[in-house]
Amino acid sequence: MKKCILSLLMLMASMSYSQGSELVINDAWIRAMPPSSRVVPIYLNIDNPTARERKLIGIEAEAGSIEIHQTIERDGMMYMKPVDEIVIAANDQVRLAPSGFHGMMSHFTQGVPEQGEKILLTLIFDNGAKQSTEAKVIKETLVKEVKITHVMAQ
Ligand SMILES: [Cu+2]
Repeated sequence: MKKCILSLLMLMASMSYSQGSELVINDAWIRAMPPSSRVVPIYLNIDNPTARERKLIGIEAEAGSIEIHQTIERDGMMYMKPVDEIVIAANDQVRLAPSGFHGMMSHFTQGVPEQGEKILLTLIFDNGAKQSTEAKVIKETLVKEVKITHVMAQ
């Protein structure tokens, strides 16, 4: 019984860390870019196992300022546009991935993130919940391997 209470307390502690959000954020990564880059893209997955729709309305980091972007194709050309929010439907998931939604970091406080570095991100949702995740900076050539490993692990 004591063990039960202890694990319950630990569960409550981890829940308060995510400040009420019941979403699951994983596989966050940032593309390693040349040191002269003005912007770098951020990718991650958000799972919403709840019965309510949620919206991602912002991403924050001490490492720089971040906008939410969407890549769109028009007349065979790829464009990016800022979006105010990303809807994560109930019992659904959203991927911020190349050629789709992504975070776009600029105005770096400590320079362009380097390969292997880990950047703490805080995701902000429309219900006021904030949830943090660590994004690893990865070279694009390594990304395919990550994806393949991920698919095989499922
Ligand atoms: Cu962008």
